[in-house]
Amino acid sequence: MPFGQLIIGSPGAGKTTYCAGAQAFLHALDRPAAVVNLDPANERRLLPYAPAVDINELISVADVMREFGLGPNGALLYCMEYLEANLDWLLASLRALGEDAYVLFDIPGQVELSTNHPSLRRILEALGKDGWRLVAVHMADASHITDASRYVALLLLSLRAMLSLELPHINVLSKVDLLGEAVGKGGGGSAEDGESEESDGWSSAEEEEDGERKAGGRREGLAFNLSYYTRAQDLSRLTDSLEALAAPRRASRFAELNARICELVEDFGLVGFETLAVDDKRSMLRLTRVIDKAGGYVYAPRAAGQASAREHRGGPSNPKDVQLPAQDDPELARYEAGSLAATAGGLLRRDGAATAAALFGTADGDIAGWGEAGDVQERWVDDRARWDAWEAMQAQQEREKRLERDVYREAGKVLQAEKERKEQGG
Ligand SMILES: Nc1nc2c(ncn2[C@@H]2O[C@H](COP(=O)(O)OP(=O)(O)OP(=O)(O)O)[C@@H](O)[C@H]2O)c(=O)[nH]1
Ligand SMILES: [Mg+2]
Repeated sequence: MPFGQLIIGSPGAGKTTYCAGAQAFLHALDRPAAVVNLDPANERRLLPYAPAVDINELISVADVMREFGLGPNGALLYCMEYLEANLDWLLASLRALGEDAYVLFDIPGQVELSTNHPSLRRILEALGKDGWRLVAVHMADASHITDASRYVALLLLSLRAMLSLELPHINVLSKVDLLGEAVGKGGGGSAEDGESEESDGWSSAEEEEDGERKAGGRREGLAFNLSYYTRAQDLSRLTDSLEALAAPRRASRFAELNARICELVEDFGLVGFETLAVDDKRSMLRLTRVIDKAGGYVYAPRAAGQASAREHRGGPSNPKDVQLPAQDDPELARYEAGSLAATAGGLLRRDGAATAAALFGTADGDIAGWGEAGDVQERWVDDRARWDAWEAMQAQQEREKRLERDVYREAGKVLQAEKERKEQGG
């Protein structure tokens, strides 16, 4: 049974980067993963992954623009309609990936594709009929939460996409590693500026009971803790920020509109967010786990007779024998910042499905206490500089240890060779 993730979201939200990162990450966990490029505006030579299927082989935005004199957005919509009209090509290309394929679909950034335009929906229906089990992963730049009105707009967009696509759906605040910078630039915190620490939203007893973490009592930073934005509940607390943002003449009507949107979003009770920093293994592991659960991948039966890469290599097939990737795992080490493209291109594509062991490696176990919004806020917003310094120190120590080990090993070889030489001589 083929499974996949449909990576949607606004332009520049990080979809393509995530596809490359997720493929490298899943391979490092010994799971199958192919990327299918359905964005006809993506130039193949610039892609950070090697696509298993590429819409550019069928049609590209550049060709349509040239041929019909359309602008980039019109050309893109034409391409999606053309893809819909040529579904057989897509289905045949996907079937060739095998019954146990796991695919990351890189989707164009035009949000109307996932909210209004019918082509993507109809393509998804056809994939569903062909046996594909998909999860929609909606990427949104985390900087949206630094401004209350952008956050409300994001809530509405997320809800709209969820209702339109009708797939298991995970909303993701991407690039959380940049959130500290976005906040530092003055994007956030403005609503609380000038208020006393006692009177602002951080320090209420209610939040203490909620188990929410405080941002160290700091006035600068996000207006609310990150967990407030990821849960997307109790949205009426945004009202003050929204009123403060509107021009005085329109303040009440603007606030009213936003209040209604917030009510609507809360009534549906569907919207919530995960967070993602694509170069952070723990972040990727947590998101993978959430997506696996949403799509039921962990329960998927394997096609008879197909063995995974791990089994071919004689690795463990029992979930209990599987360890989460260690810090010094050479495959995961290649997945460090800056090496995504190299990793995606360098790893071989593997045939066959993930073993139960590889699956449970992501489905269960502790991610070193990591993953709740509080941890993410501490790592990337409140204490980023100290965490960066600590991680750099850890990496340095690790390098030194490795070097020491290498030196000892080489010295051992020299001594051994010397000994053998003497023995032969004697
Ligand atoms: N710091 C940081 N940068 C990221 C992350 N994810 C993506 N980026 C950067 O964000 C920019 C846009 O990323 P893309 O992956 O091209 O975004 P996209 O959603 O595919 O964009 P379109 O295809 O144009 O809609 C690139 O410069 C990426 O390097 C992340 O987790 N952290
Ligand atoms: Mg892209």
